[in-house]
Amino acid sequence: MGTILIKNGTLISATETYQADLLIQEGKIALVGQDLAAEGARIVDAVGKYIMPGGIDPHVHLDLAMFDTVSSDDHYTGHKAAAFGGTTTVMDFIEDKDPDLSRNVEALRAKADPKAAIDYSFHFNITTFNDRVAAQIPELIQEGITTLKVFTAYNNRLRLQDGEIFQLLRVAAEHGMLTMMHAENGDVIDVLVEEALQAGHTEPIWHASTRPAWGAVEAVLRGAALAAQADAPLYIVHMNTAGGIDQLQYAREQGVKVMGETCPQYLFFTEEHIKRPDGAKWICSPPMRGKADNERIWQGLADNTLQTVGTDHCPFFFDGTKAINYEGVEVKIPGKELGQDDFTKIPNGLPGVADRMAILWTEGVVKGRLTPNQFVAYTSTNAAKIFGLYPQKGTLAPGSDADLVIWDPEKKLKYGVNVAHQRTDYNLYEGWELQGYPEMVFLRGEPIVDGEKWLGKRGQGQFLKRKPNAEVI
Ligand code: DUC
Ligand code: ZN
Ligand code: ZN
Repeated sequence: MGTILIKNGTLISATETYQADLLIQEGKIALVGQDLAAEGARIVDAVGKYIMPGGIDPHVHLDLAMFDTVSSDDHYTGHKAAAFGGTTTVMDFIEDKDPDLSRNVEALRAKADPKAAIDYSFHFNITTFNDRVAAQIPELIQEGITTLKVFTAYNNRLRLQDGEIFQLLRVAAEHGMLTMMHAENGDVIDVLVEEALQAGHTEPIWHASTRPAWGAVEAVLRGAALAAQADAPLYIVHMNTAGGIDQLQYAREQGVKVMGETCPQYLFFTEEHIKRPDGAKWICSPPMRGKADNERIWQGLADNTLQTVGTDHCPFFFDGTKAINYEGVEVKIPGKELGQDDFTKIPNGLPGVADRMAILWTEGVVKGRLTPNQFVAYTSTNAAKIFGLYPQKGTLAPGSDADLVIWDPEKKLKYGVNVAHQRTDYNLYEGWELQGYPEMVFLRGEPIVDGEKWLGKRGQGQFLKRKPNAEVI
C-alpha cells in the first residue's frame, strides 16, 4: 500500500480549519503537520483545495425489497455513487425476517461483502419483540452491530407497540446499544389511507395527505419520552417537520439523551413537488411538508439541535419500464410507475447518497447557512461518534483510517442524473447549479475517485464492526 503526501491543502475538521500537509501510510493517516516530506511518497498537490474526512451516511437502503420491486442501487452501485459524492462509509439496515437474528446478519453480509466498494455497516430493524428477541439482542454486538431500529408506523408489518419500544430501549441501553426510531403515527395513517382509497383517491399527494405532520411531531415527542423513561439514548431518523425539531429541542433541553437526523430532501422540497405530474419522484416516508418545515430544519442544523444529515437513500426508477445504461449494461428495474393508479403502491424512497455532500455544501456552506466545520460534523464526524466508529472514521487525526475527500471549493457544475452515479433514471436536483465538489476521494489510503475516474473495486469495502457505548452528543 502506497505512501501518499497531500501538500498545501486546507484541512477542515468538525471544529477547526487550518493549512497543513497530510501523510498517508498503510491506509492510515500517519502525520498531519507543516512542511512534511516523505521519501518515495506520491505527492498530491492540494493547493486551493479543502481536505475533509470522507462522508459517513448513516442511513441508506441498498437492494431493499419493497412492494413488487427492489431499491435500484445495490451494495456495489450505491457504494460507487456514494464515493463519487464524497462518502466513504454507509450504513444500511438488516431486516429481522429470520427469528434467529444472527442468520439475518449472515444473509445480508453474504449479499453485500462481495459487492462492497466502500466501508459499511448495518443497523438492525427490530419489528418483532419478545423474550427470545431480547435475549439475542446483546449477541449482535459480537457481529459488530450496536444499533437497533424501531418503527411507530407500518402497523402489522414493522411497527412495535410503545411498551415494546420501552422494553427494547432498556435492553439496548443496558448493553451500550443505541435505538433508532422511525417516528410517525401508524394508527392514524391506517385510518386515513383506508378512507382515501375508499374515496377513490389515487394521486401521489395522497401519500402525504394520509401521513399528517402532527403524527410525526407527536411520535418524536413520544420517542423522546419513552427514552427518558427508559433512561436510554435514542436517535430519531429522517426528521421532516418543524414541530418534530421543536420536540427534539425541548427534549434535549430537558436532558433527554435524544439525537436527530434529517435528510437533504426535507430541506428543499415540499408537498407542492408531490403535486407535480411527476410527483411520484418525491414519494418517500415520511413525506416532505411545507416551506416553514424546511426553514425550521435549516435552523435546527444552524443551531446544532440536529446531529446528522443522512439521506435515507432508497432509489427507484421513475419509469422502470425503460432501461438505462449502467457500466455499459442495459438495466431496467420496476419503479414508481407501479403506483400510477394507486398511491399506496408507489415504492417509497428517493436517490440521495451521491447528492448529499455537494448539495449541502452549495446550499448550506456557500449560501452561509452552515460553517464548513458544521458541514464536516453533519456529514461525517457526528455519525462516527454516535455510531461507534470514532476516531477510526470521521476525523483526520493520526491513526485514523485515511478516508478523505479533496474538495474543490471553486468547481462549478450543473448537477443532475448524468453527473450523479446513482443507478436510477432521475435526480431530485436536476439542473441545480453547484459550487464545490469532490476532486479526489480516498478509502483507507487508496484513491477510489479521481475526478471523473472510478478507481474503486467490488469487494474493496470492509464491513465495520462497531463498538458499543458510543457517545451521545
Ligand atoms: N422510507 C422510505 O421512503 N424508504 C425506505 C424506508 C423509509 O423509511
Ligand atoms: Zn424510516
Ligand atoms: Zn430509511
